[in-house]
Amino acid sequence: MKISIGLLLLVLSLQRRVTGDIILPEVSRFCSISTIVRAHYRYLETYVTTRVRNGNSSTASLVQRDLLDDLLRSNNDWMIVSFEDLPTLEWRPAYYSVFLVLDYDSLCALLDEMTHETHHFHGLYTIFIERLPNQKLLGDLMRKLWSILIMNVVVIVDKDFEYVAYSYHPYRANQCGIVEPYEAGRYEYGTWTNLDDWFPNRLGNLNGCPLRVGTVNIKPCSIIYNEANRTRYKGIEVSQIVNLSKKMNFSIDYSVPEGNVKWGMIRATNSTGLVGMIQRKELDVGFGSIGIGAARVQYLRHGTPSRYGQVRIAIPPRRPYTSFEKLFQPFCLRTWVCVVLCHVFISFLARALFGLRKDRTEAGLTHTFYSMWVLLMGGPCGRLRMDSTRIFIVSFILNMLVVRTLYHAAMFDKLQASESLASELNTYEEINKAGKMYYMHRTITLYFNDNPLVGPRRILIIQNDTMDWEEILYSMSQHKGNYVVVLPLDCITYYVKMNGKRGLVYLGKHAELTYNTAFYYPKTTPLQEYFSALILTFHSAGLVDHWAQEFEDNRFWSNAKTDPEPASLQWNHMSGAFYLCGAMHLLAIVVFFVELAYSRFNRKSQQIV
Ligand SMILES: *[C@@H]1O[C@H](CO)[C@@H](O)[C@H](O)[C@H]1NC(C)=O
Ligand SMILES: *[C@@H]1O[C@H](CO)[C@@H](O)[C@H](O)[C@H]1NC(C)=O
Ligand SMILES: *[C@@H]1O[C@H](CO)[C@@H](O)[C@H](O)[C@H]1NC(C)=O
Ligand SMILES: *[C@@H]1O[C@H](CO)[C@@H](O)[C@H](O)[C@H]1NC(C)=O
Ligand SMILES: *[C@@H]1O[C@H](CO)[C@@H](O)[C@H](O)[C@H]1NC(C)=O
Ligand SMILES: CC(=O)N[C@H]1CO[C@H](CO)[C@@H](O)[C@@H]1O
Repeated sequence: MKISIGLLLLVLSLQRRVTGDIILPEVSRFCSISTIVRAHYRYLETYVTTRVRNGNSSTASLVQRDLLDDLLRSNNDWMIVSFEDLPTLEWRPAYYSVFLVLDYDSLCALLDEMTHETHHFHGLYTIFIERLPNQKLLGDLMRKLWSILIMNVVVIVDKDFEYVAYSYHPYRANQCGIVEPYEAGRYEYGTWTNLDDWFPNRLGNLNGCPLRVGTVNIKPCSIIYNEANRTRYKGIEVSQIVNLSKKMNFSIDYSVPEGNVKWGMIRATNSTGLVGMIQRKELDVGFGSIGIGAARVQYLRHGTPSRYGQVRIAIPPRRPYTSFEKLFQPFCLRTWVCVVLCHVFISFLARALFGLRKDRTEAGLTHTFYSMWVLLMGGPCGRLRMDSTRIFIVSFILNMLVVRTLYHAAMFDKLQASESLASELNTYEEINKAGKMYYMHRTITLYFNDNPLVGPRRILIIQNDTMDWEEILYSMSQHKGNYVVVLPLDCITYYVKMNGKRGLVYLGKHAELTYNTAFYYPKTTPLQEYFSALILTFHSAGLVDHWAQEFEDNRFWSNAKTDPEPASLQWNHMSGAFYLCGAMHLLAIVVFFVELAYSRFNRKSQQIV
C-alpha cells in the first residue's frame, strides 16, 4: 500500500512537470490492465514481469504511469512484480509479462532482447501499444510475435478513441498458419468485454493444422519406408507422434535432414543434422532415438523421456560346434581321459588275468583288448563259466552301461543346445581380453569416450550415419570382423526380430547403461508441455511398451533353456553320428580288402613253397 501511494505521488509530481511538452491524452480515456492480470495471471508461485519501452528509453510516459500505478495498486494484495530480468543463474524465466511500449519499433526492440533464459515464450503476454497509427502494422506485429512463437498474447491498441484488445490464432480451422489479428475484446464502461476468453488453450485442438516434425531413419524408433510410391513412417516413436496427433488434432508434416548426416552435432552455432534443424527452428519437434545429453539439453528443449531404455552391447554367438565336435560334447575332457584310462587299465588287467594263461583260455577272451572293446560298445559276450571271470566281465559291463547311459542322457541336451549359446563376452574386461573393438555411432561415443575400460582407442566409429547397422550386426553374427556392436536395446531386439533366424546376436550381460530418448523442441517452443503431459499418460497407461512390442522379439534369449516343447532333432544335430558310422564302415571295407589281399598273398606264397 505504501509503495503504491508513493508511486502515485511520484506520478502526480512528474505529471505536473512534463505537462508542458507532452500532449496529454484525454483524461476520460483510461483502460485498466490490472483486471486482465487479476483474471489470468493467477498461478501464484511465479511473478509478473513488466517492461516499459519508448524508443530507446525505458522511462514510462504518463499513460504508462497511470497503467502501472493502477496495476500495482489493484493487485498489491497478491502480486509479485519484477521490473528487470532476473539473473539467468536463478533459472526463473518470466511466465507472465506486461509490456508497455510507445510504438511498433519499441516493441520489436523489446522482443529482440528476449531470450529463453529471461522469458518463457509460451507464457502469457499482455502488450499495450500507445501509438499504432496504421492498422496494417497490427498484422506485421502479430507475424513478428508468431515468428518467435509467442502465441498467448493480447495486444491493446487505441482504435478510434477506444481501447481494443487483439489476438491471433495460428491454428484456426482451415486457416492454418495464417496469422491475422482478431478482436478479443474492448474496454467498455470500465471493464473488458469477453475477458474470460482472452487466453484460450490454443494447443488443445490444433484443428488439423500441420506441425513440422523432423525425424531420421533409425529402426525401430522411426522407420522410413516406401509403399505404393509414398514415403511412409512407422516405429516406436512414430506411434507416439501419431497418437499425439490424434489427441491434439494436428497433421504431421515430416522432414528428414539432408545429406548423410542423421542426428548431427549440436553446438552454439553451425549445428548439423536433425538437432541443427531443431535449433534453427526449422522444425516444431524432432525425434528419432535422440538420447538426453548435456549439450542437447543446453541448446534445445527436451521433453519427458519418450522411451526409457538402455544402450547394450551386442555380442556374437559362440562359434557353432561341428557335428563331429558335438559327439564329444557330453563329457568334458577329464571325463574322457578317465574313461579311456580306465578302459586301458581294465584291458591290461583282463589280459594279465585271463590272456596270459594259455592252459585256461576263456573262449570269449582270447583277444583280450578286442573283446574288451566290443563289450565297451555294448556288444555280445561269449559263453561264460560261473566263476571269477564271469564276475569280472559282468561288473565291467555294468560299469560301461552306466557310462554309456550317462553319455546318452547328456548327449540329448548337447545336440540341441549348441545353437543357443552366447559367447563369453559379458563384461568390458572379457571383451577387452578377447581383443575386440567397440563399433558404434558417432553420437554414442559420447557415453564411452571417458570410460576407462573403453576409451577412444578401442572405439570404432560408424563413419557414415546412413550405413546399415543391421548389416554390421549380421556380419558380426557370422564371425566376420573382430568387434562387438554398441546400440540401443530397441535396435538390437528389432534386429533379432528381423534377422534372428539368419544370424542371431546376443546381449552382453553385464555391460549396459541407461539411455532415455526424448522428443526435442526449439528452446522457445510452446508445444513441449502439452506433448510431455500426453507422453506421460501414454507411459502410465503402458501404451509405449505395448506399441513397442510390434518391433521387438526376445524369444531367442528368454526361452532358449526353458522351452517346454521338446524339439525334434535336426540333421545337423545328428549328422556327426552318421559321419562316424560311415567312416567306420569305410575302415571296415578297407580292412576287409586288406585281409582278402593278405590271404591271397599267403596262399600264393604257400603254393610257391
Ligand atoms: C535512440 O534511437 C534513435 C533512433 O530511434 C537513434 O538515432 C539514437 O541514436 C538512439 N540513441 C541512443 C542513445 O541509443
Ligand atoms: C480436428 O480438426 C478438424 C478441422 O478443423 C475438425 O473438422 C475435426 O472435428 C477436429 N477433430 C477433433 C477430434 O476435434
Ligand atoms: C507409382 O509406381 C508405379 C509402378 O509401381 C509407376 O508406374 C507410377 O509412375 C508411379 N507413380 C508415381 C507418381 O511415381
Ligand atoms: C559457422 O559457419 C560460418 C560460415 O560457414 C563460419 O564463418 C563460422 O566460423 C562457423 N562458426 C563456428 C563456430 O564454427
Ligand atoms: C554413406 O553411405 C551412403 C549410402 O550407403 C553413400 O551413398 C554415401 O556416399 C556414403 N558417404 C560417405 C561419406 O561415405
Ligand atoms: C489411441 C490411439 O490412437 N492408438 C493408436 C496409437 O498408434 C498406434 C500405431 O500407430 C495405433 O495402432 C493405435 O490405435
